[in-house]
Amino acid sequence: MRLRFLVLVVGLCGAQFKPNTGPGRTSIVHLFEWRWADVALECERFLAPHGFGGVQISPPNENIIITNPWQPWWERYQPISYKLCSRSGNETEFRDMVTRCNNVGVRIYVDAVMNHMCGANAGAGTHATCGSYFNAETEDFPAVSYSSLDFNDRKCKSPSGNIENYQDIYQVRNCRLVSLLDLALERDYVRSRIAEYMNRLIDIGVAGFRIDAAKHMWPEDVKATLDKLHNLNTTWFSPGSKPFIYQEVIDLGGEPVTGSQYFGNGRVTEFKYGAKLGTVIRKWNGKKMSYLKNWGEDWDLVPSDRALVFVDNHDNQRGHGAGGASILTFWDARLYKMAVGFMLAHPYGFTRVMSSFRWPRNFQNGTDINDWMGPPSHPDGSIKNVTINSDDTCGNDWVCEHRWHQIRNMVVFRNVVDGQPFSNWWDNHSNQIAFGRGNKGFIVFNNDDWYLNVTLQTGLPAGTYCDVVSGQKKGDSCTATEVHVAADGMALFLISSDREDPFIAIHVDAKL
Ligand SMILES: *[C@@H]1O[C@H](CO)[C@@H](O)[C@H](O)[C@H]1NC(C)=O
Ligand SMILES: *[C@@H]1O[C@H](CO)[C@@H](O)[C@H](O)[C@H]1NC(C)=O
Ligand SMILES: *[C@@H]1O[C@H](CO)[C@@H](O)[C@H](O)[C@H]1NC(C)=O
Ligand SMILES: *[C@@H]1O[C@H](CO)[C@@H](O)[C@H](O)[C@H]1NC(C)=O
Ligand SMILES: *[C@@H]1O[C@H](CO)[C@@H](O)[C@H](O)[C@H]1NC(C)=O
Ligand SMILES: CC(=O)N[C@H]1CO[C@H](CO)[C@@H](O)[C@@H]1O
Repeated sequence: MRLRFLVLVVGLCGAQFKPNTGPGRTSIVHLFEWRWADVALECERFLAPHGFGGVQISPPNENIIITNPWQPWWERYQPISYKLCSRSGNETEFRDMVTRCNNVGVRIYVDAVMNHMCGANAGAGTHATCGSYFNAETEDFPAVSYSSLDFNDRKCKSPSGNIENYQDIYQVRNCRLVSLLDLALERDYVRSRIAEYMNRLIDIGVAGFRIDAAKHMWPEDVKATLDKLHNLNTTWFSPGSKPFIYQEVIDLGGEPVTGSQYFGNGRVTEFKYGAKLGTVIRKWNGKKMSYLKNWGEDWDLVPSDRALVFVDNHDNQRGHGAGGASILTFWDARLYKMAVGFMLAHPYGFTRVMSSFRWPRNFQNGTDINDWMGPPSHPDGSIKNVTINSDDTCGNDWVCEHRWHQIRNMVVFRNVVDGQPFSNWWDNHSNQIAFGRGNKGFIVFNNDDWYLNVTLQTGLPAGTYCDVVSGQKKGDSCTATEVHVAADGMALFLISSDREDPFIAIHVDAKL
């Protein structure tokens, strides 16, 4: 009886956990601050042919324009209205992007900012990306429209009106996050305005949403808003498909707000993942890669089918948000590639790859004073195009981690091994580890300071395979290390510790 009830419940609301990616596509990429025109091109020229499932885009709605400091990336997390114009493009360009990406089987996921509007000290005026008037002092946002009735001020009990104490669940959810005007999501009026915005995006063809600052909203208020959402557009999705939902809940433990409180709405962003994996791969506090044998729920992570996972995100790669110094980023490229490789090979969670822009880091007393800097832009504030170099890397200070061949090829690895069990684990009680995914793929890491020379059971059919980390299969040949798997599945692996990328990955689609 109890079991039947459970099955029924899962059947009713299970869809929000499903990413709605096309068949055989198992990862998405966050193209942070990209223009819609460039996202559309990237779907067609790169993401579709390389097996990416979708793109998380920066918030598409109207936001405040901040001039001190000059157009920081975080201004996009300060809504003024739900009109579709932002630094990334206007509504025409947005529709064009969604259509073109969907037409090549790549989905669009919108970063939805529904907890708040702009900062309380933003003044009044039309300094917003669509030029809409607003008055932060009187809490008027006529372009939505919201008035002071629609904000939480009366409910917040902290002296300053801001969140002061993260141990107080009422403050975390009823007060202002860093002075951002906190919407009263208990009001049906507010829920309806937000749902209208999200439904407009769904009708255009988006596949789901990252819910920004979900931790700062009551889960039942988020649920009541999501309950108003349409099913996905049947031009691209099967009838009855619900938007994929993943909620930004920063839960590193030790606070009353937890990720599991939000499972009723969809997945949650698992911030412990990158924080703990970074600590292991950096070998901090005596941590070793051999400890990763039971990686997953045993590490106090949320259940795999409730997790959206990533090595770094746009916040914690610059010291904002959660995770601290252990977070690996493109600035530590060698270790970063190992971490992303591990994430994409391991069955836990739904995976998101980060794609960043470079900024002039400047550490003063341990703090990066340039952590606010927005995307590469022209003097008039317009975002620079993503240019593509002849070697497939990006120009104009776009880092394009997702195009690094090691990461690109591991995205394919994950697609190839999808559904296969975690198998054939090996470790040397130190930082040399290996594991397979059934009979489809196998990966070996050497994060020790000495040579790896070992014969391992791969679980793969006999044959010669091309390592997709040091190169790849091109036609009938391999541009890099070859691995010979014997009839019994055994193969010899040699990885010197000073190799640029001290790991090897092989899969059945890279068999010669
Ligand atoms: C940038 O992209 C736009 C299309 O969005 C194009 O019209 C323009 O020519 C490009 N600019 C440069 C410098 O490539
Ligand atoms: C949207 O932006 C494009 C490119 O800048 C421009 O050509 C077009 O006129 C804009 N459309 C609207 C409705 O503003
Ligand atoms: C779904 O998308 C198609 C193609 O853009 C569009 O014509 C149609 O109106 C959309 N459906 C809804 C319900 O908006
Ligand atoms: C760094 O710390 C020193 C000593 O505490 C202080 O004098 C200086 O102003 C600080 N610099 C910055 C940029 O915060
Ligand atoms: C690997 O180890 C075997 C013995 O176990 C040895 O014969 C061989 O020379 C080693 N290979 C390398 C490249 O060190
Ligand atoms: C503790 C340790 O280092 N164990 C082994 C790690 O792996 C190499 C072979 O790759 C062995 O030689 C070490 O003894």
